[in-house]
Amino acid sequence: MQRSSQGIQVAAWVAGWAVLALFGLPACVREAAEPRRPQVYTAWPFDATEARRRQEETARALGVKAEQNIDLGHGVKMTFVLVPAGEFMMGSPQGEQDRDNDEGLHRVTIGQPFWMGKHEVTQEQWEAVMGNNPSRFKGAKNPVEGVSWNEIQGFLEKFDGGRAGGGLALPTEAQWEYACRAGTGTRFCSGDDIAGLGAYAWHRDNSQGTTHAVGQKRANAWGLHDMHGNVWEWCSSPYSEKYDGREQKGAEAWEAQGDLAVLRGGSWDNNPRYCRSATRNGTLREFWYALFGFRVCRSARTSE
Ligand SMILES: [Ca+2]
Ligand SMILES: [Ca+2]
Repeated sequence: MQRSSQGIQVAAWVAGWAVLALFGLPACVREAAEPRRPQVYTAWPFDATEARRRQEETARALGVKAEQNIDLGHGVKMTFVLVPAGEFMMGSPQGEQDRDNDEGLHRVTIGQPFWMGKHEVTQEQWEAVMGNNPSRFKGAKNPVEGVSWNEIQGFLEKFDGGRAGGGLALPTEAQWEYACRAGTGTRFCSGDDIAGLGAYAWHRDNSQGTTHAVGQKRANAWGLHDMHGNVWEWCSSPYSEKYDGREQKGAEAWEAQGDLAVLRGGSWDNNPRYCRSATRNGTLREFWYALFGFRVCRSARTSE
């Protein structure tokens, strides 16, 4: 009795595997295997095809699309693109033209994929959350400017509490440069040449003295617009002339009153050399100018 029941069990087990071999895993088992853990890529630099491949592979691992919208109400949305995890060389090499001495080249690991605003935050997005518009150059789709780092904390709090379900922040300085480069080790995401930058950026030589509606220039390989030029973008990290690790941290890295916050990417009013991927600027958190704007980041974890 014992032996024959075991025999039946073995036969059923073998038959089960035969069915699997013939028809594959049932759909529910395949679904349960997703999402996988996203990769942390190590090869650097990489081209646009590889940038998009990593982005798609990460999206599949997380079980999401590589682009997503958040509704801000009043018919206004904000679009985010997925930035895969990976290692990169932050800063500029010694020989880079126009480099500054606060751009020390060092290897950084972005350990988690994250969502980054496809565009600078626009005036209609700011207004949908805050109910006002401090910008000098008015236009619903133009970037909001004239906002201090401190005021942006209020925006993030209101936005987070209302709609996004947590995890909203300014990008860290490392996240910003990694996202801007999208695999490139050159002066700009478009290459080393200033002539090639015009298709990607509004800067002093082509802006005619004003900001422009976001998303009109070409995007980088991850689909991010206006990382170079239009408005400088505030980051969450404190500025330190020599990179000391705080560039990889946000709010938790602030030590002293009077510390400067990082601004990146250059603006409509800057010579193109200040729009380089590695260019850094530090400014007091309460300052605002018509040159300063920002974009928003969100954490991207497997639960999303
Ligand atoms: Ca910008
Ligand atoms: Ca600098």
